[in-house]
Amino acid sequence: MITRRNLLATAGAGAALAGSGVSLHGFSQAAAQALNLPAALPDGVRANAKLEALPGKKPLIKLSYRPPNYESPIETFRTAITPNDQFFVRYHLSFIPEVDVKTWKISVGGDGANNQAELNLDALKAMPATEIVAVNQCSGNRRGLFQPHVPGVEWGYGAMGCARWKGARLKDVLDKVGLKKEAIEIVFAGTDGPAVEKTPDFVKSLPVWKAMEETTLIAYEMNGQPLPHFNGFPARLIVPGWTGTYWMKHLNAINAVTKPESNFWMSAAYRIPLGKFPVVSHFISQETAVNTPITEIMVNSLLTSHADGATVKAGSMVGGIAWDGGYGIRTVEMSSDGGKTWLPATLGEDLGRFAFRTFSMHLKGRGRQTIMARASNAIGQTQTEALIANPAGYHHNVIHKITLNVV
Ligand SMILES: Nc1nc2c(c(=O)[nH]1)N[C@H]1C(S)=C(S)[C@@H](COP(=O)(O)O)O[C@H]1N2
Ligand SMILES: [Mo]
Repeated sequence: MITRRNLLATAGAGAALAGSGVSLHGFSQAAAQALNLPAALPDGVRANAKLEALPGKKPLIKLSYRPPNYESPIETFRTAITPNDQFFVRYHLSFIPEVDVKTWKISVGGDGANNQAELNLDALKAMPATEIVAVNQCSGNRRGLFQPHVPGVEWGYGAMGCARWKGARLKDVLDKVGLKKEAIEIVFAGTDGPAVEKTPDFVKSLPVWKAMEETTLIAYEMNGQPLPHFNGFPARLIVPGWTGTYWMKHLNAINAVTKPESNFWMSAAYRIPLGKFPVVSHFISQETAVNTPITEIMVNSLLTSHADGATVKAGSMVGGIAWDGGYGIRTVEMSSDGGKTWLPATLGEDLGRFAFRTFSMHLKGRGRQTIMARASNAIGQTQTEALIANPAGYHHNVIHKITLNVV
């Protein structure tokens, strides 16, 4: 059973969120440039961000240590698959014990289930396995680029990654206990928790229909390896198409419930205003008159082949990656004249509708060129030119732009 699932004072959680920010001291232009950080990030964030390696990881851009929030440098995204040791790390709470697989298990039950079950890692691996390449993107990726700035972890471009995940279907696990027809949501918790009692434990829910999708997995492998500790060892939820907040790490409790989950992380955090974003996937049981939980990832792309301001040889290939909430990338158009004219880019290998899709084109001519990329998906959605303001700084999918000096 999930403990501490009950609603706790939201004041504590607010403090926890604010505490994950960064403090200000001397601005270091040189350090920010070496890290290839976007100029739009708040000065304090640019000054304090530095490359630092967590155990088992290559150096990532550290935004906070307690809880650990580390993003991948933009160069990481030159390929469609993000290596495990360069995959971003995001936590809400600071108590993150190393899980002992000998004693770890997932308990499955809740008042919306007919039975209870317990699954250890061997039991999970004995179930039919599915592999899927999918993007895990934090809802607040690029929050640091919002103008005006909004509070929260001031991420640049790297709070995301794409891996090949292997695991059991959540549906098969839920079938083991059987869902009552009154079951409305499935609630998830992990082994990590708050360092102070006042902060509500990180608990998230999904609507039953999303939990039962064939592509929603309990993954125990990432790119052919066990999950790194900081990415959820020994098993985590994979919710392809939906933002990272639902991808519960160190998963140890799954409860079917007959009433909407009401803890802070569902009722107050991770919400977007109604009607502002072109969302297809709705989470009806959590919707209010004004806002709704964030669900699917908005169509997006990023230029990754060269740093902004780089000098490159005429005729070079420029490109990056494109992704969306699982409808699949249909086209990426590129411009080399600041958006006056656009041409279709060449798409790279298709690793599935939930994956990063690489794209590229050859530079023509010489001189200063403003390169832009605009992805569109299979249901006709495209990236925005102007930022869609929202209080928590979610869903930044403004067209990315870099300037190159072509010689
Ligand atoms: N147990 C646990 N799972 C969690 C979180 C957390 O704080 N604790 N954060 C979520 C959020 S908001 C994101 S964006 C992803 C990040 O996954 P990563 O750290 O593997 O990159 O994990 C999700 N799962
Ligand atoms: Mo997130």
